[in-house]
Amino acid sequence: MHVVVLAGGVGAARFLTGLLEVVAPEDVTAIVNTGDDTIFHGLRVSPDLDTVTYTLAGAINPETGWGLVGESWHVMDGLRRYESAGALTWFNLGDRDLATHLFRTDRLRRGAKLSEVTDAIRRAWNVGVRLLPMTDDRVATSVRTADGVLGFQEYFVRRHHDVAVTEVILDGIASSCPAPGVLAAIAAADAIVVAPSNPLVSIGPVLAVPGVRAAIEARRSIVCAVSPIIAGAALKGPADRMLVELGHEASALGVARLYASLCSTLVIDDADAALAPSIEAAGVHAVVTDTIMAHPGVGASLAIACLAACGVRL
Ligand code: FO1
Repeated sequence: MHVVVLAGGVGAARFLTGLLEVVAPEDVTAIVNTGDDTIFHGLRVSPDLDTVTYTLAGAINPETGWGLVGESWHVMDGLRRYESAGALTWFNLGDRDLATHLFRTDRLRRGAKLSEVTDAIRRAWNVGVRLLPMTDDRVATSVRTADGVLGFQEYFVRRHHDVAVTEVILDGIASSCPAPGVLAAIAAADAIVVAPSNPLVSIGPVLAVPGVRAAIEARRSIVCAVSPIIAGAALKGPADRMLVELGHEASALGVARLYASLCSTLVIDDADAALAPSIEAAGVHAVVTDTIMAHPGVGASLAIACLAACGVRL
């Protein structure tokens, strides 16, 4: 039995943790967004891949949901010395986290593919889940705002996503190819789960890699999504505002409409139970359960509900 999860960062990592309480890691493949990837200080940083890796390794910083627990910040302190000379200091790279970026950058510079480096990194952290970048090609998400086009991290971190978005731009997406194993994993999956990540800038880029959306739609009957919007809001990040800014409804119904062509079931939170009939009317089966993975056991029961929706009984 094999489960494929389309993943962004924090929400997806949390979902995967619950899934691994009920499914063996070798039975799971995560296809992870790389649109957030950025070069800082000449280093290739892959935030969603690292957040998933570190979380599944039990090494994530639980306060932030990114970077490593128990981190030190000596290099960042050193960089602040050069701030007046132009050093970039608004994106925080911890001392141990830097080792990942140094290793990744060196391997890529010597010709390795991102998928190969990602596999080496997750194995080094003893993560059993197969982690696939959505593509080995360079794709860069940026957003058009009233202040111009901002790189994703510029928008998300430097500006604290405090500016309205009028367009999501995926540089390089048209010429990108699914990473090795991505289409095969989708074709062979017994269940495919769209994790509760940002539909527009985390899941969207994954679906936009040529061939991926069609491959998922071809398996629609065994695809379910977990709504990242609960009672009209995102648990973390700008997904609710971005949905409205880009013409969608910031609700589980809005998500159902966005995902209707690719998933037969949308798992929504108890708080949105009243939306179930309208989600069904939109052609998507609604499963109502606790989706806020706030305490032990919820992640596992959410995963079981998703697998059951895909026809997989454990
Ligand atoms: N997010 C922040 O809000 N501030 C940061 O300084 C920051 C640093 C950072 C370093 C490495 C990394 O893998 C992620 C980091 N993030 C930071 C989170 C990152 O912006 C988000 O995880 C995604 O790009 C959005 O999903």
